[in-house]
Amino acid sequence: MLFGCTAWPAEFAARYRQAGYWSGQTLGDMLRERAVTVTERIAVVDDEHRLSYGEFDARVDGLVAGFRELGVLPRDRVVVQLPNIAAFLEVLFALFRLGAVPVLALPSHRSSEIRYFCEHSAASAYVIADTDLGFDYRTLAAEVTAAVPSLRHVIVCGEPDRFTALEELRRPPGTAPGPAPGDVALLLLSGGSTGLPKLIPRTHDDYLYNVRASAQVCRLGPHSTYLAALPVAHNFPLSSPGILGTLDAGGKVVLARRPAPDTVLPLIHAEQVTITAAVPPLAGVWLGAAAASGHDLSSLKILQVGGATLSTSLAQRIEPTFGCTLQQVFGMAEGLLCYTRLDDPDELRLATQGRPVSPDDEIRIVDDADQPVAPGTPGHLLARGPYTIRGYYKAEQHNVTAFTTDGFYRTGDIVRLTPEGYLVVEGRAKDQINRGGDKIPAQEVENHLLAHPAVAEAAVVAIPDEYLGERSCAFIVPRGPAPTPAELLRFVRQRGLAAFKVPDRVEIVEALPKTGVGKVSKNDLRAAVRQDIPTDTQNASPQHQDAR
Ligand code: OOB
Repeated sequence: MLFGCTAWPAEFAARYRQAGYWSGQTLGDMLRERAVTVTERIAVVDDEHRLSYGEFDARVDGLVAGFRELGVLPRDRVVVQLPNIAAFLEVLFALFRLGAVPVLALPSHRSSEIRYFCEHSAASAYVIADTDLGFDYRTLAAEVTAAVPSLRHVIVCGEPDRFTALEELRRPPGTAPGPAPGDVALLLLSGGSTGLPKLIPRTHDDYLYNVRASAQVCRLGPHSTYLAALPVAHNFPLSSPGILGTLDAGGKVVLARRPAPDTVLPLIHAEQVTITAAVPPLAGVWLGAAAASGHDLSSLKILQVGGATLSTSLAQRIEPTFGCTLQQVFGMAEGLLCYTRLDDPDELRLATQGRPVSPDDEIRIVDDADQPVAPGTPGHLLARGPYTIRGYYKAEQHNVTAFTTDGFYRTGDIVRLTPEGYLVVEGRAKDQINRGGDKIPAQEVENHLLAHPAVAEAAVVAIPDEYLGERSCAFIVPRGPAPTPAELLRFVRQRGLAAFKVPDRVEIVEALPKTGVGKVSKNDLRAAVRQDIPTDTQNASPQHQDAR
């Protein structure tokens, strides 16, 4: 294990190994094995590459040698922020093989988030694209390197400017001793509900099990072609079963540079995609476009939808339009994954979020006092199991409340269990906004708003939205003359907050409703939003909306 991480207690680790969940293989070795068994098959396709397993494996080994020569050591943390391109996977597997630990940032993260990830993980390197979607990541890297002393290397895919080009790191394939299967393979980001996002340590053993168990549920094999349309750094497309599941099965991974239907639908046809994943709003957009597009989508067998609540009406339209099976996925980067099964009856596939993937996933549904609720009653979901973490990275204090004393993770989700043992997500107890699958920790945004000299109090809550499910609304009590909403939005953007976290709407109010103990009553705020403010009226400026 890596310092700063909580291991599974010995008796649990022994049990998971004995049951065969933890296979003792590393992710790097998994790819090596495929490169031997299906050398000539196509592993990874992007706009510019079509790499066989043999080629992909050799390119990974070349980068291992390059990273080593640069001075990136086993256990070093490396923040990786790349779009959906083959280089992401080459870097990821090179770091896996080296035993360095990738920290997977999203392309939408900006200086506030990236600086924190680098500082908190004491990262020695940061890997970026030169530009993407008009944004220059080298400018961001210059800002972050100036602020974070541990950061020794910036590696750029594309034009490096004053940094190191990824292409310069390519060497003849070399070998390295490699990590142990119980070591931390990567650090994922939590959706978070507190002031700062948490880092989630996943071991080779636990992550590979998560991937293989998921691949089995989706019946992946060498015939499978997975299309990654969601950002590859996210746990859903990466490992549920996603890219890693497909590579383990010897299938083909197709990386879509953009999730828009004019990219995705032609790719499904051209590459004969069999499975892909979307968050509900994206599934809705694909659905609207698919009916009119005329693209032959008959290769598609499974459309996975998860990350946020899928409405029954959208769920009902997916199978007839795409001619494939809808699979609902309820998961979290911390571990627990629930899937509807491919042969489940309609009522389970369309109206539940599935059941856990492992026979050894333990779930409890409890009340506020951690006591089990009556069967079928909504309650807090707690989870423990062979791939659910026992603690966040370097977050001792937070771990005390985020986990029960017997090691269950408090998911912050409110769920109920159906008689068949399937979960239905009913709501959320955590202070977070789920903006179409993008998670916004309310407190993080509030802290940025409170940094403005004219803001006395700030509270960010979810407001219902027909397209995204939820959007964010910031209630502001001014100090002195009220700032305009546009000024506040400019302010948080300038502080380097990812665009999806910038409030969709700002309401200036005289006071915030308080609970009996003097805390801001977010329930009252949410109720006020529902009653008073029509959800189609946005205070945000048009430029703001365009900025997304
Ligand atoms: C996935 O992972 P995260 O870490 O971005 O977010 C986890 C949270 C859950 O705790 C829940 O609040 C929400 O996202 N969520 C859903 C959901 N799936 C996730 N809420 C309602 N319905 C669903 N189907 O979002 C994630 C990770 C792996 C696979 C799929 C999703």
